[in-house]
Formats: sequence, structure tokens, C-alpha cells
Amino acid sequence: MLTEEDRFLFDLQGFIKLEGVLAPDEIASMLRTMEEAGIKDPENNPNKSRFGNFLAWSAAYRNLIDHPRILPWLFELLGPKFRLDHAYGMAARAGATAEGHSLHHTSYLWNHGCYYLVEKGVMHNGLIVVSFALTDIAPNAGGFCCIPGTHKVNYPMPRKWYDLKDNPLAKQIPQKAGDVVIFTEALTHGTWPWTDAKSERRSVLLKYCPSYMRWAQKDMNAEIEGLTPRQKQILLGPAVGDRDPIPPDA
Ligand SMILES: O=C(O)CCC(=O)C(=O)O
Repeated sequence: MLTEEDRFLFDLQGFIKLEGVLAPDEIASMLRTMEEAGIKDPENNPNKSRFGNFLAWSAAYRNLIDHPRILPWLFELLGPKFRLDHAYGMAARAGATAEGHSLHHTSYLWNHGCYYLVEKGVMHNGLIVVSFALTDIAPNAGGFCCIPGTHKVNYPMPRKWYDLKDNPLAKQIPQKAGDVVIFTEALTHGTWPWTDAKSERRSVLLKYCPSYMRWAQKDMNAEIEGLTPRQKQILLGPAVGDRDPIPPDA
């Protein structure tokens, strides 16, 4: 159940940070699995350092799809019929190609894929991102950044504020390993280059949308071994009709 505070903060900022969603032993085993899968030589360029297919790695990864701390947020932000559209991981280390993923998206122009609106007290979103940190993201280390509040601006953002360099509006959001940041894709956001030489970034991002929508070129693979019936349902392709609500308890 979301609290009054949760709703207020998400509406105000366009994102929310949930602390301690994953336990240290879960994280350690997920990082081991990731290492075994060969994700160990990241570049500090999100276009090179993104990796996929992690849902096939283990039940710990698959269980992120309908994690009990996250599900109430998905129902609140997307309603009872939503789907997992795509998912990828981010790996970064300092000293590699120092490029970030520049700030993108704004709610100023209606974008059918990533909107944020509140109608009669209910939030509606085009795409919701759930970002699980598997390693610490220290203040100013790099990683996810955004301009809070831009998911509901009414005027175009001056061009200069899309640039991450010396941007007084952009905020980097620190996370501890196990914390989750949920944000609406309508928020102006991006990836700050990773500068922390003492640690590397390992995060996995799951992106959900209403059941009628698809962002990716193709559906997620719902034939991965080990998915529960509810997880399979969340991975279904887009449809308006003939779609059951996701069961809150499974
Ligand atoms: O976590 C990040 O680095 C931000 C990723 C991003 O820009 C996105 O999901 O579109």
C-alpha cells in the first residue's frame, strides 16, 4: 500500500527512491551470477555498457519482475493491466569512455509513449522504469540523474538544460546496493558519466507500460524457463482486449 507521502513525492519529483528492497545475500548471489554471465568489463558509455537477457540467468533476477515491494507501485502508476516491455542492465566504471547518456524526454510536448498525467486523483504513465542498484551509487559517482519535476512542465525546457555539463538543475540520485529508483520516462533524465574509481556500477532496469502499448521492437521472451504464471502474464505482448488484470496476490 502506498502512503499519502509516497504519492505526494512521486507526483512532485517524477521519481521515488525505495531503500533496502534487496537483501545483501540476494545481491551477492545476483552479482556472482552476473560475473559468471561475463558482465565484468564495462565501459563508461551507456550505449556500450548496456546488457540484456538477465531474466534467464536465475530466479533471483526473474523475481524482480513482480517483486512484492514494487508491485503496489506498478498498480498505482500503471493500473491493473500492465506489461514488462523491455529490460536491460547498466555497467560502468571510471576512466572508460567518459560519455553519459544525455538528458532526454520532457512532458512539455505530448508524447504518446511517455506521458505523465493525473486524472481524478489517479496517476497515468506511458512508461515506468524500475531501477535496481546492485552496487552502491555514491553521491556524485555518476549514474541516474534527472531534473525533478520535469514530468509535468508546461513550457519547453531551454536547450542548454539538456546538457549535463554544469547543469544547475540536474540531480544525480545516489543509491545504496539494494535500493530501487522508480521513475516515469516522462521525466527529463539520463546517465551521468561514472567517475567513482573505487566502485563500478551494476544496476538492472525493468521498464513497464500499460498493456496496450509496446516500446520495444519485439516482445520480451515469455518462454524463459522458470517464470511463474504471474511473471509470464506480465511478459505478454501488447493488447487492449482480452487481457486479465495482473493478480496482486499470487
Ligand atoms: O539509470 C540510468 O542511468 C538512466 C537510464 C536511462 O536514461 C533510461 O532508462 O532511459
